[in-house]
Amino acid sequence: MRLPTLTLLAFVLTLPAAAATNSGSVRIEIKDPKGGPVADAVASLVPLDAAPGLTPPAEPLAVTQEGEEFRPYVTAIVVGTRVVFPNRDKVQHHVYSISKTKKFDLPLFRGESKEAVLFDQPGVVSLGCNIHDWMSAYVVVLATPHFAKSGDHGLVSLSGLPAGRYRLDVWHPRIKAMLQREVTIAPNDTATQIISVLLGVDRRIRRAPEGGAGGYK
Ligand SMILES: [Cu+2]
Repeated sequence: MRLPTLTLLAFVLTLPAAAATNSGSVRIEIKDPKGGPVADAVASLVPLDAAPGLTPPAEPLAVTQEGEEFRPYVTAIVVGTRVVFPNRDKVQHHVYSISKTKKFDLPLFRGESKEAVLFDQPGVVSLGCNIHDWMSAYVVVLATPHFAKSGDHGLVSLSGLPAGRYRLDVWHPRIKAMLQREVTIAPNDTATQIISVLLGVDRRIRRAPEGGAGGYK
């Protein structure tokens, strides 16, 4: 029996000394066991002592289909954000989600998506395309304005954080459950935490070879 390969991820959280203001910032380094950066992780801080104000963007965000892939692969948004799914390809796509957080279905279309999808509760939404099995992407819906996604350097920086207690959530497509930890942001305070999690195997379906006889177009 083959056991799935598990990869260890280390999160290094540093709280830089705050300036004279009453707000702080955090910098989270997301690394694999060899010290390499991990992209597409979403880190967020949920205030525990006060209800955060949530202001969704006035205009919808876009998750495009281009080259028969979703772009971006991971999108982090605040609750109440609307998302459109424009298709930049010549072929049709059929975008759907069966995730509990938000179920929707956009039957075969080309060009601009007809409707914006409202993401009205927090959670992780897995996107797929009925035509192209390899197309997958995620929308991470957050109940806090304090969040960011790691880029190629594996870094997340959050600033303008009022002092207080927060729940740090870290999510990645290969984390089985949202990682959670309590963090205190205190002015003139410096702290370092290291968080390790286990990642599962990459279950993404391999894309059909270009020009193959598979007929996935
Ligand atoms: Cu498609």
